[in-house]
Amino acid sequence: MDRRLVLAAALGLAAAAALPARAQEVAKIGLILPMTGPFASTGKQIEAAVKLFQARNGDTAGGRKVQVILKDDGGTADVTKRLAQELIVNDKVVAIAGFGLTPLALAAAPLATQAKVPAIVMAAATSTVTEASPFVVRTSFTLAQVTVPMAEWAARDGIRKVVTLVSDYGPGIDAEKAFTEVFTKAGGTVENLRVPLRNPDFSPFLQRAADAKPDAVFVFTPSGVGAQFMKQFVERGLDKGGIRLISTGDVVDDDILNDMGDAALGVVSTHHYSAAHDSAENKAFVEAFRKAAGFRPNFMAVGGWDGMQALYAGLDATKGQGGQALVDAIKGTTWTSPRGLLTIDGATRDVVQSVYVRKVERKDGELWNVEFGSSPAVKDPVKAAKAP
Ligand code: VNL
Repeated sequence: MDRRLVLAAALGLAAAAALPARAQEVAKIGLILPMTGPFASTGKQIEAAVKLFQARNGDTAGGRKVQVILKDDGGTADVTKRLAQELIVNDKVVAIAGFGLTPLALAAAPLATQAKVPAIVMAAATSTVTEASPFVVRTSFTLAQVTVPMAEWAARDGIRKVVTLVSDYGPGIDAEKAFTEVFTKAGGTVENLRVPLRNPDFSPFLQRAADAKPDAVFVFTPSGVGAQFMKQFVERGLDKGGIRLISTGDVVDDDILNDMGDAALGVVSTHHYSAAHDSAENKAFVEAFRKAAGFRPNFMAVGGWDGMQALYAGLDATKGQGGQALVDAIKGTTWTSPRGLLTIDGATRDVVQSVYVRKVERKDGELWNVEFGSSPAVKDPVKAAKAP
């Protein structure tokens, strides 16, 4: 036989032998979440969504079996970092994912860069998170993205004087800045208050807010904390004082909204997801989620669901390859999520999505954030302002 033919046959054999071996190799995903501690509701929501995604979409992508390894960081950045390291080095994961809060995502980002392992941020929402590593892809949102439409709505609705009250760290500061910039440009006046992230006592800040006699208080607290805020808002009598409450959707999060009671009725907020979103995709999602998990999905669940969607689409495109190829494959991807149409921005790796204006209403005996307005295809305004 011609030598070249022998060589080609040998190469063909080698390729054929290599393929099934790769195909059998499990693609592991390291899912790092706060399953315990003050932000455990975020972990619980995302875990349930990831499980549901695999139950409904199967456990293979790009010809590889996808295995999710769940780790609990308790909401502590040092632990997130150690777990990310172990998952990358020992388990040889194709991607790390999760990241319930900004400091946790920022702790893992340098490891993603070093190891060239994609990090799918399903929750953390400070604008800078995607800039911490070229391997970060975000499927949640940014605070600036959802806050700008709130400030615009407030100005349009005749609100003139606002006290902002935010948790004192990355996303809260982004929310405060975005609200203040847009609202003052529209002619309003703003006073800024910040409350500690850990063990927050809102009472003294609510007293100061009441003393300032604003038309409205604008609030950001991270997911899960809104119930505590609402309780103190009522205890201080602010719900009866003629001061309106406006917020990002994090405060009236679907996980806790139904337990807030009548005080939450009428609260206007802006966000990228409401469990009441009126679409066929969302109805199917909420129904399946409630059935499987036993509780209502919130925006964290949708961040987790779409994180899996991004990973599966990416793995399909690379035929199971991770690393830079996987990040590149995810960039620019578009799909219909329970939240609506979603695109991963090819330049920033952030989510481009609709932001909705919603009002808390009682329907069929439950409280819901009912959407009544929307801005389509909103980019992260912080990065949009920096773009050339
Ligand atoms: C963050 C942003 C966390 C929004 C949240 O809940 C949230 C963050 C835990 O970037 O830390 O609702």
